[in-house]
Amino acid sequence: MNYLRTLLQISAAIVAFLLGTGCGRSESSGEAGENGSSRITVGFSQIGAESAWRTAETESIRFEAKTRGIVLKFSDARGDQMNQIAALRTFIAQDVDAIILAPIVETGWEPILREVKAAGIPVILVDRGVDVSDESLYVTLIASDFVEEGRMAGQWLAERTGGTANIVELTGTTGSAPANDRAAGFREAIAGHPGMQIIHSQTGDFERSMGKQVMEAILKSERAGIDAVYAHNDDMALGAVKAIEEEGLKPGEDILIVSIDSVRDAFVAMTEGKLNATVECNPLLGPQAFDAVEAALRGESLPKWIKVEDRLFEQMDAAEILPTRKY
Ligand code: GZL
Repeated sequence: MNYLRTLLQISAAIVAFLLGTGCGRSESSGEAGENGSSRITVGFSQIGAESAWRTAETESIRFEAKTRGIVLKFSDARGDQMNQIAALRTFIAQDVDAIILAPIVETGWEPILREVKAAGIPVILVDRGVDVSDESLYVTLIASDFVEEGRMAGQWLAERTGGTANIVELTGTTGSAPANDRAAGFREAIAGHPGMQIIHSQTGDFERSMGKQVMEAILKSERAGIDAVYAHNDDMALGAVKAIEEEGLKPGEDILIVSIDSVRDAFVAMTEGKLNATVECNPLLGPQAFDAVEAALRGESLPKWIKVEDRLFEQMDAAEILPTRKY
C-alpha cells in the first residue's frame, strides 16, 4: 500500500508543478497559490510599445501583479484596437476575475464592454478614457487630466514667448483621449494670445521616429517661420530635436520645445539645453490599478475617475531632478 500512496503523491506533485508553471500559457505570468489554490487572474490589454512612457506603464503593471501574487494575462495589441477587442473576448473565454484596459482610442468600445459586463467581469481603465453612453461599463478610469496637461504646456509657452510664437504641434495617436484633450487644453491656453499661432499640426502617433520624420518635412516647408514646437509626448519631441539639429538649427534655442510625459530622456535633453519644458504624466499606474481591481472584487464602488496629478518641469531644474526620476 505504501508503494501505491507514494506513486499517487509523486503523480499529484507532477500535476501541480505542470499547472503551477503555466505550461503552454505563454502570455500568463504569476504563480498558483500554495497547494495549487487559485489566485486572482487579471487580463491586461495593453496598447503596444510605442513610447518610453508605454514601456514604463507596462513594467509597472507587470511588477505590481507579481508583487501581489496575481496571475496576469498580458496582451500587446501592437497599436490596433481590433487586437484589443479580440483580447477582451479571450479574457471572457478564460473567465478572468477582472480586466485592465488601456484603450488606444476613445470610440468603438460599447459593444465589447457590454459583452464583458454580461460576463460579470469588472473593467478598470488605465491611462486613457473611452467615450461610452453607459458609464456602468467600467468601474473607474485611472488617468491624468490631459486637458490640464495641454493648458500647462500652453501657459508655459505663452509666458516664455511673451505671447508671440509660430507653433508646430506634433499630435499623438489620432482619436486617442490624450491627443484630443492635450490639443484642446493647449488651444484654450493660447486663445488669449493672438500672437500665438499654430502654423502646422500633424500626428507623429506618439512615436520618436515619426516625430522626427514629420518635423523634417515641416522644416523643409516652414523652416524660417517656426518659433516653437508643442509635442503631445516627449518621444515625438526628441525626434523633433534630432530633425532640428540635422537642419543646422539649435533645438531649445532657435526653436523652443515643450512636451508632455517627463520620461528620463526628456530630462537628459533638458540638461543638454535641447528641450525647454516637459509636463509630467505619471505612467507608474500599477499600484493604483490593482488597488482598484481588489476593491472592485470586494464589491466596493469607486469614483469614475481617479485623477493622477501632474506638474511641469523646466530646463533649469533638470540636472538636479534627473537622478530622482523613476521612469
Ligand atoms: C498618456 C498615454 C500617452 C503618453 C504617450 O496617458 O496614453 O501614450 O503620453 C503614450 O507617451 O504613448
